[in-house]
Amino acid sequence: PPEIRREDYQPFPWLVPTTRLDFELGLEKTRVTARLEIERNPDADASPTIRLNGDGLELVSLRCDGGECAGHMMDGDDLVVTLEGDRHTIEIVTEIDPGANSQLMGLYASSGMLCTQCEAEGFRRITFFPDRPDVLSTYTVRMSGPKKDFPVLLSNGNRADMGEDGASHWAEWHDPWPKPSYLFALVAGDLVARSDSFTTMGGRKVELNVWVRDGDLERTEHAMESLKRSMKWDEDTFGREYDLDLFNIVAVSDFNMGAMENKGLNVFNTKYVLADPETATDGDYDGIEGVIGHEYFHNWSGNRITCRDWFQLSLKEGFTVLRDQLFSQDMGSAPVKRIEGVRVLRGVQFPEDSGPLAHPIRPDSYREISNFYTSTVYNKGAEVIRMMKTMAGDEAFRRGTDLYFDRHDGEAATCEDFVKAIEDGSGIDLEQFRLWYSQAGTPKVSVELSQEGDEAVLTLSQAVPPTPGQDDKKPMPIPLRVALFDRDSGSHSGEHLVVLDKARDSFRFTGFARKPVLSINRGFSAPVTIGRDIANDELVFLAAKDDDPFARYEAMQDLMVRHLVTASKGDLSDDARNAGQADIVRALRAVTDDDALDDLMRGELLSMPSQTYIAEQIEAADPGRIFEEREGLKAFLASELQDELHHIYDRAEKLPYSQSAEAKGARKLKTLVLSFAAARDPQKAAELAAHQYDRADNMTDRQGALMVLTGIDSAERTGRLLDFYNRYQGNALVIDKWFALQASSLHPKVIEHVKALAEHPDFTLRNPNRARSLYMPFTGAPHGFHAANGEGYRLIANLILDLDPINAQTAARFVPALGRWRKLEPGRAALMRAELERIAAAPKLSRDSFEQVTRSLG
Ligand code: B3K
Ligand code: ZN
Repeated sequence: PPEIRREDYQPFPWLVPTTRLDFELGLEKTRVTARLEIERNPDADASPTIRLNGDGLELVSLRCDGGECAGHMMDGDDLVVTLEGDRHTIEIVTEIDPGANSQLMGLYASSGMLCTQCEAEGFRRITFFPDRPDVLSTYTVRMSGPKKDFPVLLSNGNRADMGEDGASHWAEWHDPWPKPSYLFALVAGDLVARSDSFTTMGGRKVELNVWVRDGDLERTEHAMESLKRSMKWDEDTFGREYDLDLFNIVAVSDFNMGAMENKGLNVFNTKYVLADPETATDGDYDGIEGVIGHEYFHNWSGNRITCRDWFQLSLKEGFTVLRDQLFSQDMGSAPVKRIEGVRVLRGVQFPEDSGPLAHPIRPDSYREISNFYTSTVYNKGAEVIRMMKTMAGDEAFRRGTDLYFDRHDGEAATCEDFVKAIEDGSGIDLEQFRLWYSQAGTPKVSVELSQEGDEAVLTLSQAVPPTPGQDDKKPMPIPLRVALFDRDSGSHSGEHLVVLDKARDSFRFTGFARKPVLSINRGFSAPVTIGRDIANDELVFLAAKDDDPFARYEAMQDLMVRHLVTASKGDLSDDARNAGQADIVRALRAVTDDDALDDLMRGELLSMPSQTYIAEQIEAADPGRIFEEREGLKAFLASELQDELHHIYDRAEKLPYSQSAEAKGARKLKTLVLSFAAARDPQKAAELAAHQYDRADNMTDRQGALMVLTGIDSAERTGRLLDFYNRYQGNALVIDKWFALQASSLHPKVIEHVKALAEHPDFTLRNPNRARSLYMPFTGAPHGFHAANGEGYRLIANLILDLDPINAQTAARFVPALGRWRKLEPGRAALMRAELERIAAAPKLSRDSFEQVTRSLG
C-alpha cells in the first residue's frame, strides 16, 4: 500500500455543492442512488476527470447530466469519470450487502438494525464519492424500506418529509449545514427514544432523543442528563450554541470505537450510553458523561470547522479531548479528573511516544489513517493545546478560541490555522511552540535546585529523544508551574510559571534563607517526564503538604516508582529497601490521617503506580520481577497500614449508595483496601471480597470485589464468578465485564482461563466489545501476556491473525502491545519479535495490520 504524505496535499479540482442520496434499504441488499451536483473548484488546478473513491463497490449504473458519460474507468477501487464542461450532475447507482459487512465501516447491520460509520474513509464503501474531509456538500437523504423491519428512519439534520406505501415507508432528511462525507450517517431500525429538550442561549428549542432498543430505555437517563449539561457548558465556557432543531443519539452494540459525532445524529457504542447503578460502575458513569460531552463538543470543533486533510486530525481530536476534559473537571472533582487524564497519557501515550509507532501529533505520512486515531493525536494533542491555555491564561485563550471559531466557521482548516488564531487572539508568540506539532517523543526535563546566598537557583535542561525518522530534535517551549516550599512553615509564597525554551536555562528566586523544597510541573502543566534530584525526605514532605493536588499525587508516585524501579533492577541493598519502605509508609500515613482530604482524592494518593508505568522507566525490563516487587511492596504496606486501612473500610462501608462524590470516594476506597488485603493475606481477602460482593447493591462494589476475587485461587472465586454470570446473562455490557475481569486477573493460570473463555458460547470475535473485553485486558496481565515462555505473545498474535479478515481496524489495535519488544529483557524481546514476524509473513494481511506490524518491527 502506498504512503500518503502531508506535503503532497492538493485541493480537490471539483466542488460538490449538493448531494442527494436515495437508499432502498434491506439487510442483505441496499441499493444506493447518489446524485452529485459538481462544479469546477476555482481554487484548484483544472482536471479533465473527477476521481470518485470507492472501496470494494460494484458500479450498477452511471449517468452524467442525465445521459451517457463522455468516459469512465476504474482505477483500482476508484471510479474516474471524464468531464468536459464546468458543471455537471453525476448519478451513480451501487448495491451493497450490509449484512456481510463485518468490518463495521460504511453501512452495516447490527442486531437487526442498519447503521453507518464513515470516519475516516467508510463513505466510499456506500457510494463512489470524493471521500476526503475538504469536500463539503449539503446532503438530502431519502430512505425507504419495510416498515416492520425499520420503523425508525434517521439521518443528519432535520426530517423534511415522510410517507407510506403499503408495507413500506420512507423518510426524507435534509441537513442545511455543508459537511464532509465522513460526517454522513443513517440509522434504520426498531428503536425507542428517551426524549427531552434543551433551549439554547439564543432561545432555540432543540428536541433531544436518545435512541435504544426496547428494554434499554430505563438506562438512558444519565446519557440524557449528560447531554443537557454538555450543551449548557459549551455555551458558558466556549460561547458555542447548538445549530439545529434536533439532536439524536443512537446506541448500537456493534461498534469499532466509542462513538461518532455525525452531524445531528451521533452514533454511540452502547457502552457509552447505557447505565444504571445495578449494571454500571462509577467509572462507566464518568465515561458516559465524558464521551457524550466529547461528541457533542465536536459539533463546533470538528463539524462546523472540520479538517483540511487527515494529517490535521488533532485539530479536531486534540481540541475536543481538551474540551471534554475541562467539562469533566467542571462536573466532578477537578484534581481527580486531572490525575486520571495524566494516568491515561502516561499509560498509553508515553509508551507510544517512546516506541516504534511514535509520531508527531500532526503526522507526516500514513498508509492507513485508521491507525492514527492514537493517544498521541488525541491525548497529547489535548495536552499541547492545554499548554497554550496555561501560557496565555484563561481569558486570552478564550479570545483565541473565539477568533478561531469566527475565522474558520464553515471551513476545512489546519492545525496551523488553529495556532495562528490562538496567537492572534491571545497576543502570545507561538513561533517556537509550533515544534510541538512536528516533533514526536516525550521531552525529558532534568531539574536541579541549588542555593546561592539568599537565592534559590533552578536549573533546567531538556532533551527530546530521537524517534523513528526524527534523529535530531530542537528545544521546545515547556511551561512549568513551580512553587518553592519553606521547610519550616510547610507553605510557599505563590506559584511561578517558568517557560523553559532552551536546551538549558536557570531561573533565580530571591528571599530564601535556606534551600526550599521544589514542587514542579504542578497540575502537570507540560506533558514531559521530570528527572529531579530530590531526596526521599523532600518527597515525603510534598506528599504530605503540597497544596497542588496533582503535585502531591506525583510526589507519592515518585516515591513508590523510584523504589520499585531500583528494586526491580536488583539494585537495592537490604538497608536501602528498609529505608525506602519506611519512607513510603510515612508518606501514606500522612494521606490516611489527613482529614481535609476527600475520599476520591485519598484513593488517588493511595494508589500504587501501575505495572506498565514502572516498566516504562526501565531499560530491558523483566515484567516478572516488577510484578513480584510491586506485589511485595503492596503486601508490606498492607500489614504496616493494617489499622488505617481497616478503619477506612469500616467508615466507607457505612455510606449508602448514591452518585455523590462522597459515596463514590467511599466505593473507590473499599476496593482499594481489598486489593491491599489480597497481597498480604489472600484467604482473608477472599472472604472480605466475597462479603462485599454478596452485600453489594451496585456494580462498582460488586465488580471491585470480583476483581480482587479473580486473582485469588479460592472457593469464593469460583462461586462468585458463576453467580455473576448467571445474574447478568443476556446483558452484553455486563458479560463483557465478566470476560474482562478474568482476563486481567493476577491469577497464575490466567492464560488457561483466557483460552477456555475464548471457547465460551458467549464469546465471538464478530462483536468488537466482546473481542476487546477478553483480549485487551489480557495484554496488561503481568504473568499472562508476559509469560516467560512467550505463550501470551503467541495468543495475541493468533488473535490478530484470526480477527484481521473479520475486522481489520480492531485487529490492528492489538499490534502495539507486541511492539514493545525493544523495552524488554532479551528473552522476552526475542519471543515477542518472532510473533510480529509471524504475523508479517501471513499471506493476506489488511492494510491496517500490515502497517502496524511493519512499523513495529522497524
Ligand atoms: N471521531 C470519531 C473517531 C472515528 C475514527 C474511525 N476510525 C470518534 C471521536 O473521536 O469522537
Ligand atoms: Zn473525537
